[in-house]
Amino acid sequence: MGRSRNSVLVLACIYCCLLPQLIAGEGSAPVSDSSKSVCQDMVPSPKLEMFVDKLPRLKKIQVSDGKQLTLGAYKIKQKLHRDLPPTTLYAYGATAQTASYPGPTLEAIKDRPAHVRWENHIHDKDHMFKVDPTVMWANPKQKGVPTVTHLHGAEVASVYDGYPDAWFTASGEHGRAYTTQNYTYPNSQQPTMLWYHDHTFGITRLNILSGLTGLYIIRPKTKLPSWMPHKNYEVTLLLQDKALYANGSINFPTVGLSLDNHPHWCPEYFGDTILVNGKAWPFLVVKPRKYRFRLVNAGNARVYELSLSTPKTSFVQIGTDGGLLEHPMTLEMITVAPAERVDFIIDFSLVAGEDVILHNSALVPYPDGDPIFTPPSTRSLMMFKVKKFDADDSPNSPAIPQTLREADPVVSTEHALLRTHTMIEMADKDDFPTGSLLSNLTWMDPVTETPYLGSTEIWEFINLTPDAHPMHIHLIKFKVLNLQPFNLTLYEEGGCHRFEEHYRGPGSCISEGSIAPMVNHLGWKDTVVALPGHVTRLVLRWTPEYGGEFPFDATAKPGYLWHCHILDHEDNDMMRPIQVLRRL
Ligand SMILES: *[C@@H]1O[C@H](CO)[C@@H](O)[C@H](O)[C@H]1NC(C)=O
Ligand SMILES: *[C@@H]1O[C@H](CO)[C@@H](O)[C@H](O)[C@H]1NC(C)=O
Ligand SMILES: *[C@@H]1O[C@H](CO)[C@@H](O)[C@H](O)[C@H]1NC(C)=O
Ligand SMILES: *[C@@H]1O[C@H](CO)[C@@H](O)[C@H](O)[C@H]1NC(C)=O
Ligand SMILES: [Cu+2]
Repeated sequence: MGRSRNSVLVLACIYCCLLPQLIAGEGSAPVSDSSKSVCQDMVPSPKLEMFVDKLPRLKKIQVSDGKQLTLGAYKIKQKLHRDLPPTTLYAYGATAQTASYPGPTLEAIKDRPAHVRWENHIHDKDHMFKVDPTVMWANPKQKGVPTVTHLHGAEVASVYDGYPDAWFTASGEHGRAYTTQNYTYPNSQQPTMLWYHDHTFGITRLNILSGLTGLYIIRPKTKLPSWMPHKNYEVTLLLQDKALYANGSINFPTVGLSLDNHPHWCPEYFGDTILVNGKAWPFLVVKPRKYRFRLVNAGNARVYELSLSTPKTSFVQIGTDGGLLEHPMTLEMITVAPAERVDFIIDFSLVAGEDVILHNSALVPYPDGDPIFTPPSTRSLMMFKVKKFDADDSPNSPAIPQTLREADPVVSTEHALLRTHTMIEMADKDDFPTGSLLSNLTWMDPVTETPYLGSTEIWEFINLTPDAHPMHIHLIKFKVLNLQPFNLTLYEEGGCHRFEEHYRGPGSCISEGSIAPMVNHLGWKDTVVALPGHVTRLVLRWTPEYGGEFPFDATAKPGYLWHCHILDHEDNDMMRPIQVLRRL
């Protein structure tokens, strides 16, 4: 969105292997007036002074103690900046008094299960944001604000996965896939940072933006290596962009773009106020030593390219969605799309006594962008105020080793099933987006992804839209195999329709060989950025990361799902079910 759309593309579903056939529909007049893409009752947020609030350190709750923790969704008020009145939010907490945005950080220990009872105490009859009834959603008959919580990245039984149709309201109404609110997380996967958030059918974008999100850390049973900064030197960062009114309320669009189709739905929500742990542009006082940061992008649609305001120090990325990387990477820039996590170390001993700003240079919609969505306020996220050396300081942590964990097993793809998925954006006669689809199917269409438990598959995402889509698959972690550019222009002109990796004959859209995964594709992933004009290929195993069996029945109902993690896309209608099957 936000750029000219050349044609309305309607494509055949090319689910699974062999000679995909794609059919391009009729073109329509391109629209290049970028003001037409401002789809929010979009007044700029109030100008607020940056770096005046302390970065909130999130409250922690231990969850591997065998007891059941109850976490409810509540309506709360919380100050998002020194100079703003309190903002009304929906937020998680153990009680109404302690509910906060973000919610408490849940801390688990590997292989020790956590029992969490999720409740809904939001008594509003109507959502605080405008629900678009033309976008299919939970739509409870007795009204209310439905919620259901997904632990993103968790290896968990599907009854506890926060299935979109397992929603429930404060008055006790619930969706067709609801069975229980008492969830068990086995924590059997590799130690890493997950995040929990609402996943209700058709209003996930509204519920997460309203504040229903928090962090979840699975810690190793063994002592951390000495090079790993921990305790006070480990800092979690939850990024979320919001648009705000001067009275503190969140500005969410009430007027859509394609009014005849979706009077309220907007293709992508971009806020001009950047919140970190619930404060707009906060600061953190740090000692001149190494710190570990564990960051998630919890925004609706905004991608960040993080950098530091000084060349004297840089990021050393040590982990991603699924835990530690095999080898650390020293980076000047880290790209993080919605739902992705990055684990990195900054050595502030190189900048003692200085102020260092965490900058963002990404253009959004990513990657080409439209300047109206990246005003100067989105270019800075937070500030580190680095103290001078003090004789009392404990010594800096030792050097980061070149190998962080054992190498991954080599997985043979010889017998892997290939599943080919197109991503298309539909538009109205004026070229305004009306929704996006995966393989031309909606959430309500019958399940087509039915992998066998224990099997290996290759998935390809053929991105035929102008934007990047961060694709998320529930239950498993995957590896990016490669990506391969194709000629989107030729495709849009109807000059080609085939995307096989090695085929270059008539009808092929492929213009060059496949290339290695990008830096932000490395390691165990559960969310991957699929760039426009590229085929992105993944290797998936329907097993835990290192093989073996899940400690639960992954073939049970209601099953899992895969979707775009741009929340506005996921809701309309870029989300599909998965049903894992047992091989007979
Ligand atoms: C895509 O799906 C729509 C709605 O089901 C259908 O009308 C259209 O024919 C499909 N397009 C192709 C190419 O299969
Ligand atoms: C869920 O947990 C609550 C609170 O501990 C308990 O009262 C209830 O019986 C549990 N429900 C089920 C189905 O286990
Ligand atoms: C805050 O201001 C906006 C814009 O003027 C208005 O629509 C909204 O009702 C106000 N909210 C409250 C709680 O006053
Ligand atoms: C892509 O296709 C267009 C339209 O046919 C053509 O003009 C262009 O040269 C092609 N680009 C590449 C890189 O092959
Ligand atoms: Cu998307």
